[in-house]
Amino acid sequence: MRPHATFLLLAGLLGLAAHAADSVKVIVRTTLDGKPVADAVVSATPLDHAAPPSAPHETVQIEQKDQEFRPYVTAVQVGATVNFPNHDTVQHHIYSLSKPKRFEIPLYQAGASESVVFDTPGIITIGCNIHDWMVAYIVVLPTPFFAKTDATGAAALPPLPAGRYRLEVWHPRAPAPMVQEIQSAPENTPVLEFSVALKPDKRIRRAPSGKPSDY
Ligand SMILES: [Cu+2]
Repeated sequence: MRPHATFLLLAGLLGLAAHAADSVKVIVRTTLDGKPVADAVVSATPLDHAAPPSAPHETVQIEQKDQEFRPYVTAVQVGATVNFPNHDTVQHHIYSLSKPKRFEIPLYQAGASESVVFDTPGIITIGCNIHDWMVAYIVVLPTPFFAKTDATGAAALPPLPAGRYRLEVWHPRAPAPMVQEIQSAPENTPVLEFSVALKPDKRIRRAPSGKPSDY
């Protein structure tokens, strides 16, 4: 490699390093037995600088399939559109009574797809008037820096520009959100562990071989 090419390569790498942001990883486990907790929403809200503007046309999907919402927990940034496609052969009638976004999508057919814009931060619980057991959560966040824990209880936030952040971990069965202040710096790539005493799962599941008239 020619000397100046080496220099340019090095300069490029250093340039990247100078702009490299913190990549915070969070692991959530249960207090009782240390089992991984999936579906926890981890978010980082800047405390000393404004969050970048929201993606103008972000659209995510929460489908209705096998008379359940999928996914169970969805995190979006303020302003996002959520699309609710009905992939069942039965009708659904979904609603939210949650303060940040009350809405109702009256009876809609298989194959239909309705959309709702979520313009206020907060937690929205969604149910279905026809199928009592259906429940899903939408976490509307004032920041683009968020992630959801996977089956191993792990979530990796998008790279954070340097600064102070309010890190929050929310789960539908946690008694309260867990909050911690963090400092993001290029050389600082922490793995933060949280343990949570989950409340019992009160979701009532449909009997797999239940009679159609029951629903
Ligand atoms: Cu339904």
